Amino acid sequence: MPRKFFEKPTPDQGDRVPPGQYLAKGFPVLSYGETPQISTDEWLFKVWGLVESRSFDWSDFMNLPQQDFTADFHCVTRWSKLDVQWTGVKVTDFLDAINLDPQATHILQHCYGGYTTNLSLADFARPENFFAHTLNGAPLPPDHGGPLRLVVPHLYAWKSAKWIKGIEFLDHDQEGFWERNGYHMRGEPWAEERYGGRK
Ligand SMILES: Nc1nc2c(c(=O)[nH]1)N[C@H]1C(S)=C(S)[C@@H](COP(=O)(O)O)O[C@H]1N2
Ligand SMILES: [Mo]
Repeated sequence: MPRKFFEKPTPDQGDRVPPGQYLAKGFPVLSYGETPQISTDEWLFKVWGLVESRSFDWSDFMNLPQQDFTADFHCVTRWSKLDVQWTGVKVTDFLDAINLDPQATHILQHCYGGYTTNLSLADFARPENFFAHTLNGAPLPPDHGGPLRLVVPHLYAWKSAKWIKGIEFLDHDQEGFWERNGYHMRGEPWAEERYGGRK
């Protein structure tokens, strides 16, 4: 690995870097395709499927409880970044604001630009997950997923949709973009669930 892009973990960081991962310098951008440019005025977020359908405009979302978060970030292409600082809305607070159908077991995240990725409801509803609109105290830059992205720290970062515009609630697991292309349905970095689709 070229030293320019990676650094060695300090002893206290070592046990936070999953197997096969390296610490990135800076915060790399990893996007498939163009970065959509969405203003908060036109931004709209919808929930549908096994849930009472509802849309949130930007002010609806900003009226949900807001919090600061510190989270580690692991990309399946082998870079990790520890202690990223974000501000946004806890997934559990968001779930309190919608009416889920008890049949829902999985979600598919839908994004401006067409990207999709799946999660089980259990992986989505974890207390450490959040929607982020602020990175290091500044509005989340479009390249990193602004106006709003999901962050799911316990899974590889392809499960953390940038430019998220909606969530579909399902009673089964459905592949998203990378899952259809051979990536793992769950993507847990400590188990190196990199590839494997439905395996
Ligand atoms: N909409 C969308 N979300 C996405 C991606 C993408 O291409 N499109 N890439 C994923 C991948 S593979 C990673 S590693 C992270 C990268 O986030 P970053 O660019 O902020 O580092 O976003 C994830 N979310
Ligand atoms: Mo990634």
